[in-house]
Amino acid sequence: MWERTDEIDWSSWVAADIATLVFVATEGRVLLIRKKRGLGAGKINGPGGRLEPGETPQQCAVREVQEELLITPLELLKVGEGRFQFLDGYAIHVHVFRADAYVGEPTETDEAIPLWFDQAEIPYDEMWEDDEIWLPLLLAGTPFAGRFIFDGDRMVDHCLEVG
Ligand code: 6U4
Repeated sequence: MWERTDEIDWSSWVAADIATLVFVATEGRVLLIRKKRGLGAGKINGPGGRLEPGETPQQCAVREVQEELLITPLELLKVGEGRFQFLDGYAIHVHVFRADAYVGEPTETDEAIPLWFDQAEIPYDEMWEDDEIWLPLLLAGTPFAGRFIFDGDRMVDHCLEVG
């Protein structure tokens, strides 16, 4: 089994799912969720989810935020992406967006509890292990592309291209 990202042929790598993450960031704060179900249930993350047939990542990003928090993100900017290989064989390719504005009132749903954090106080210990690596880049608008190996929710290895 893989222990290092350079053991994977990423040029022929195919993800079972394509998904999105959205970080609404305004006035020094960032809107996160406590995820109630799906992959990473119980963790704090940005809203997001898997692409539906025929959808672009941008369309999925807007729909997932609408479904999970009952708000519409505005000024969506794709900043980065992550390719995640799990040791059980599952693989997911995640497109990561920042939104600088939104309309509506963030509201708890079946899928998520909205939580605002100061950008200097992001609760990385309750998030996926990789987030600490790239979320500061996302918030700064610095493009990134990460490749990750996970064993369950433990990160085994990663590499990150920045800029
Ligand atoms: P259901 O419950 O089937 O409707 P759906 O909302 O479509 O699910 P979900 O939430 O399970 O999908 O999608 C996976 C989510 O998990 C995406 O938003 C990306 C996120 N994700 C997966 N691995 C991650 C990781 N290592 N770090 C991270 N987010 C990750 O920050």
